[in-house]
Amino acid sequence: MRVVDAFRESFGVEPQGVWHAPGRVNLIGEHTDYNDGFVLPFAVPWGITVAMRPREDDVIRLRSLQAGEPLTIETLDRAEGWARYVAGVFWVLREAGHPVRGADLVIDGDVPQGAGLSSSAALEVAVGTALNELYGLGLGKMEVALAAQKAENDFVGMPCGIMDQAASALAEQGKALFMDCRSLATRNIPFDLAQHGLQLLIINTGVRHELADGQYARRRRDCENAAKHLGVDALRDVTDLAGALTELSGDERRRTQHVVTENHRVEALIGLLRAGAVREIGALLNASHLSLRDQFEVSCAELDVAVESAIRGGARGARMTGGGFGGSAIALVADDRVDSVKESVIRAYAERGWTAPEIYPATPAAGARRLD
Ligand code: GAF
Repeated sequence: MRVVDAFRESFGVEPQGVWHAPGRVNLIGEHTDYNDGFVLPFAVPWGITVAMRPREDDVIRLRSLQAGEPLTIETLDRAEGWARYVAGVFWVLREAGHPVRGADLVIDGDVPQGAGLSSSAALEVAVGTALNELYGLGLGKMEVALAAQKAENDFVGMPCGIMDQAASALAEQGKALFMDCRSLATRNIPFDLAQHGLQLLIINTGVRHELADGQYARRRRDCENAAKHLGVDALRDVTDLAGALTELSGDERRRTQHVVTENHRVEALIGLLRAGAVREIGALLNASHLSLRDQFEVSCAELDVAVESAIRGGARGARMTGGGFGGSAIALVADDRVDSVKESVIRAYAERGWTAPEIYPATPAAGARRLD
């Protein structure tokens, strides 16, 4: 493994172990996690691999095969850029009183650039899983995911929900991960597309619009304000949508409409999966996209064109996936329509003078695990 070779070369000893944590795509349930709602992501076959060896002091020596010079972190607060995702996990575990000291580590990642497939969550979960084992912390997978989320919230400063870290930690091969983000109950649901003659294509727009983080925090605030207005703990608790909409206006009204209907779409999609009607889930994907575009307002021209041209090319359904403002769309496509969907999307991008998106199938991969 090249991460082991690089470790040996950098530190002159063998790593004590090698761990991998995957990125994710979200099938449905977007911007519902921080509203105590439902999500249905699955892990992708790409992620972060980390080779690690604990140290007897508190120093972290860090090398990434994708990013320039090796780094030495003596004070966690001083970590910068991507190294903050690593330092954040050490910080959370130490703050929680775990006996975590320093470590030498080498990181190797193969999550496609700009795809919005949660390489940051994969990095946090890979480091958390490694530290959990190396220091014998005895944490369960969900506890590792929660520590990773806390690192991102309180150390990196991105107010994300739990979906990405949970998917990376708990996913199983061939299955999607249904999660109730209030109770944190999870269920791995078989999601075998090949058996139904289907593929799930990722259409990587390669763009990430600025303001994405600021807009994310604003959406979260809109939802919290709407819940406050309605006198509920979270938008998850809205049962009478029509009644709620008469009480709200503007952004809060639109955000509520999205979150409440999106939770229902997750449940409906699970119902179809249980019935073995995978080919029928497309309409829910389409409805989710329209709601994210018009009510939650987190799409962008590149995502809309990807979704519309995929459907024109014969996709059974398509939607943006993840936080929005760039990243990837997903399209559910019958095997015999894959070429025409790809052609349609590539043509639509060319007509606008945009760089062709990368398009590749994703199958549900396993969650975080030790490789060596
Ligand atoms: C980002 C966040 F990190 C997730 O927690 C989730 O809110 C998602 O956007 C939107 O569904 O990936």
